[in-house]
Amino acid sequence: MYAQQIKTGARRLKSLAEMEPQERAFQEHVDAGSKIEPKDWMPDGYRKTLIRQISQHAHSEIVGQLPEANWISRAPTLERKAILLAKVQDEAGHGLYLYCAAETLGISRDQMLEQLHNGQAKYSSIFNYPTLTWADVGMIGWLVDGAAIMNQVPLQRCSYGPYSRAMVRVCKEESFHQRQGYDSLIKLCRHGTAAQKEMAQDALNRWWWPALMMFGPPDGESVHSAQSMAWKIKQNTNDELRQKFVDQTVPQADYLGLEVPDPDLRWNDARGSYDFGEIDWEEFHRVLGGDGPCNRQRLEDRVRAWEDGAWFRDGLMAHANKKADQKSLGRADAA
Ligand code: FAQ
Repeated sequence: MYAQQIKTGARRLKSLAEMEPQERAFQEHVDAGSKIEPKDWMPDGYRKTLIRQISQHAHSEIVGQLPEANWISRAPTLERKAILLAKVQDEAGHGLYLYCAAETLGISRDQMLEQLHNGQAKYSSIFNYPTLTWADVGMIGWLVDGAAIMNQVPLQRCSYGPYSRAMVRVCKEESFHQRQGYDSLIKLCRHGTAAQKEMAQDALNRWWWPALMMFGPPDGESVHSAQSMAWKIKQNTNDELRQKFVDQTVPQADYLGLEVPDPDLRWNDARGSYDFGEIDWEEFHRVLGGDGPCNRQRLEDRVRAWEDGAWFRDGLMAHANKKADQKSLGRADAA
C-alpha cells in the first residue's frame, strides 16, 4: 500500500494527490504490483535509486569474489576446491546479470566500474574483512550468503522487471552457496577435531557482527528505505530483514555447537523472536568510509584486475569491429 508509514530517517513522501499525473499513474501501476520495464516512463529518482542499488549490488558480487578466491589454491580437498571454484565463478555471473540490469537504465558498465575504482560507488561492507582461516570460507557461505538470500529473496518481487528477473537466478545459486558453507562447517564442528571446532568458533566471533551490518543502518537512519519501499524496490526495512536473519541463524549455530558472540542474545517468548545486542555502528561507518581492515587491498585488487584485462577488452573490440566492417562490406557488395 502506497505511503505505508514506516519510521525511517527519510523525508516525508509525496501523497498520490500531490503527484503530477504522470507520476501518479506510475505509482498506481507500481501499487497494483505491475512491473516497470526499461522503456516505460519512470521518475528520475526511481531511475537513480535503481542505478545506485543495482550497481552497488553488482560491485559487491565481484569484490565478494576476492576474500574467498584467497582460499581456492589452499582448499583442503579436491572436492572442496571444485565447489569453491564453482561458487566464486557464480559470483562473477551475478555481477554480470546485475551490470546488465543496471545498463538498461542508461548507465554503461564502464561508467559503473569507473565509479567503483575511484571510490565513488559503494560495495557491501562485509567484503572488507579478511579470510584468515579455512573456516572463514564456511562462514562466508553460511552467514554472508545466508544474509544475502534473506535480503535478495524479496528483491525477486522488485517493481523493476530486469532487476527482479536477475534476482530469481541469483537466489537459486545463493542457496547452493549457503548450503556448501554450512556443510563445510558441519564437517569442522560435528565431525572434526577440537582444534577445527575452535577455528570455526573463532571465525564466527569475527563474522557475526559484520554479517548483521550487511542489512544496512537501523531503520531510523536508513535514508532510502521509505521511498524504496513506496516504489516497491525494497519490500522490507533493514531491521525487519536483520531480525529474520538472526531468528533463522541462531538455531543453526546451536546445531553446529557454536556460540553466537553476543551476551545479550536471548529468546523473547512474547515477541516470538530473539533479542540481540547493539551493533557497533561506528565500526560500520568506519568501514563504509574506506577504513575497514581490507578496503584498500580490495580496491587495489579490482583496479589491477581491470588494468590487467585491458589487452583482452582491446582484443574483443578489435574482433567486434572487424566483424562489423566485414558485415558492412558484405552489404556494400550486395548493393
Ligand atoms: N555496505 O538508506 P540505506 C552478496 C549504504 S551481495 C555498504 O539503508 P538502501 C553476495 C547504502 O548503500 C551483498 N553500504 O540504503 C555474495 C546507502 O549509501 P548511499 C550486497 C551500505 O539502499 C556473497 C547508505 O548506506 N547486497 O553478499 C550497507 O535502502 C558471498 C544508507 O543506507 C546488496 O547489495 C552495507 N552493508 O539499503 C557475494 C543487495 N548498508 O548509496 C560474494 C541489494 C547500507 O546513499 C560472496 N541492496 N549501505 O551512498 C540492498 O538491498 C540495499 O541497498 C541495502 C541498503 C539493504 C544494502
